[in-house]
Amino acid sequence: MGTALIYDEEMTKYKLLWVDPACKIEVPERLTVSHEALVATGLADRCVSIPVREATEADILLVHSEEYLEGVKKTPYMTLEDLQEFTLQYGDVYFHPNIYHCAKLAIGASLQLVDAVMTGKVRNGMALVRPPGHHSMRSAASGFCVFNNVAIAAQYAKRQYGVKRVLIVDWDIHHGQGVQYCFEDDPSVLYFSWHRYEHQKFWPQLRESDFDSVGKEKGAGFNINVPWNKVKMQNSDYLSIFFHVLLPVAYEFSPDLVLVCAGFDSAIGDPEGEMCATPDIFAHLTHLLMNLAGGKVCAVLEGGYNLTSLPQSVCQTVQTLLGDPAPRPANLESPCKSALESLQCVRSAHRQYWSCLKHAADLPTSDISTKRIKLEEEGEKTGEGEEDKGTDEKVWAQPPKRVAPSIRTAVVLPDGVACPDQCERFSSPGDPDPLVVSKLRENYLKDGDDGNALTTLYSLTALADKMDRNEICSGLVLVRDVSMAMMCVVQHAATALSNRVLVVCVGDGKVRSDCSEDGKTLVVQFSSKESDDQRSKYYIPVCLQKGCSDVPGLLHSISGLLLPLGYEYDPGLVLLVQMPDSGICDSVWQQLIGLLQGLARGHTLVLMREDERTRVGPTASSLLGNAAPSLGQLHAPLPEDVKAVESLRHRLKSDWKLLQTTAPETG
Ligand code: Q9C
Ligand code: ZN
Repeated sequence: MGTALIYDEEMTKYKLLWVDPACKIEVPERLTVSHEALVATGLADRCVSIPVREATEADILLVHSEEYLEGVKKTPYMTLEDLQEFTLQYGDVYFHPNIYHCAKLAIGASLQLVDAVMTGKVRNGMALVRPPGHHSMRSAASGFCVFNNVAIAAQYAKRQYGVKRVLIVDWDIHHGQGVQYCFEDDPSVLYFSWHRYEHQKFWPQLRESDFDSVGKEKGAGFNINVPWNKVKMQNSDYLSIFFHVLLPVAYEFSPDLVLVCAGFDSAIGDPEGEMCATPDIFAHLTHLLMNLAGGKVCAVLEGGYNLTSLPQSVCQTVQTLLGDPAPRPANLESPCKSALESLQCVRSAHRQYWSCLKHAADLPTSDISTKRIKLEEEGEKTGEGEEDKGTDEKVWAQPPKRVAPSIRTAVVLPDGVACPDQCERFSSPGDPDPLVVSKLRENYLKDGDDGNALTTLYSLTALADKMDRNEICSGLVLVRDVSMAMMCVVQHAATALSNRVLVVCVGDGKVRSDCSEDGKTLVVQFSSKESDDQRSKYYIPVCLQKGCSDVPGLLHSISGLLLPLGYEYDPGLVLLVQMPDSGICDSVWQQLIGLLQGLARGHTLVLMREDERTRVGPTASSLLGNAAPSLGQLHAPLPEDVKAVESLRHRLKSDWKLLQTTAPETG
């Protein structure tokens, strides 16, 4: 199943016709450079190209009022003066004789995308559109937006396909107040937005963009605002919001469809956002959403005004939708203090609505509300447009080319187990290295083991080598003794591999402790047994009451613990080990594989016991990059498990900065 790309040059055919400093950044080239980059990189060719259509009036009226539609409808016939006057009723937007036509195409493109995804024609996709949509309201244009493309798409999906729950992720750097207003009291649409806020000094300067606007009536809890109160937020700030807010809540919500307000003014170099996240972060943001809703992700372009970072970010997003492994999330720093304050505020504001946040900390002591009071005292002295503090040109490295190995998934299976579709049976090439063989025999084989066991272990190390050299992306090996095979890879990694290895152990069983002292391996083990707590930074036992059979508990620890650790550790290889009788169900196992593939450029090596033959199919499917099946709405994790995860986080947060969920106390 493919990725749709929806684009029409016609949407470049309107522009600002008079002088307006607020609007001069919204130019047709935004679309042309984005599309040209997709063509130049060969990404456009790999997508399923789907034509746009014009939205019908009925489509528009799903969100907008008749009066407003009638007004916009007249704009193609207006004189320049009339257009300027019409524009004056709204904020930071302009009209043009062709914008109504383009606005209808922008909606139509979004709906074509929803159609293609919902009918199964494609798995996911992106619509490159102008004008953007997320600021426009029922009866008003705003912030370059005429009609609310994504809000209409959400209503349309509910109407047309009976979709029960839609998640809208708005990673544009502005608050999509239009989307918020549209779904404020609607529990079937969960709206998440982060946005530059600066204690209400940043456009659109709304009180209701703050973290305490959580939705109304039945929709309480279904509007999540993350205000950024400082500029220059980085990759780690964005990721920690995903790990500690969006992902746990999204999994609990369990959407049937994910819509992304994909604005790229949140990337480095953007004159509006003034943030420092690099374009490759969008590969990860996209990847982290791709196992929700069975992979049904529709990204619709919103903002993005730096003509260098915009096309880079668009390419990262589309390449990830296509299933290419994400680049390594290198050099993540600690989230900044201001980001942690925002994180803490959001988690605290939402803990009464989401069981995954039930045990979140209270508001920070340096209460943000005191800052708001200060702002009110200052009156109208807002900072907008005063001085040019953000004009220093940013430079950043172009994201490296993402070369996917020619072999996606290799398998080593016992005779008689069929090779799953699209996988390759791996056999180590050439004669075994005698040195390696004797070491294997000496260290890992028991007396009763036959030649088969040796061949399997040898193949396993050879496969790890090939993955280390990026010749194979992922692998699955069935072995007789998983603990032994795991030790074998760990030892091999320490001596022969150039990369750090993240070992994820699912289920009970002893993990030899000497495997994690030098930082070359980080071991995270999920089990039901209390461990003899070694207090090492590199061995992290996660004890869950019901072990891995408890879906909410496991998921909670994956998003809040495993992913932040993994991203900060930044391994070159992930070794995922399923211990015997782990109790983990297929769908969670597949979610785990899917999420872990955001690390190590997708280099995931799975070890399972020989008798887990029924798991081979689902495991291979996930390693091949197929979306994991949805888990359904989640119940609350056990309080003991949430507490266990909290206390682990507490113990580890000084070593692993991405585990922080609260701002440092400042007295
Ligand atoms: N310094 C979108 O990104 N304010 N809209 C412009 C210029 C309006 C942004 C002020 C920004 C609107 C879709
Ligand atoms: Zn924006």
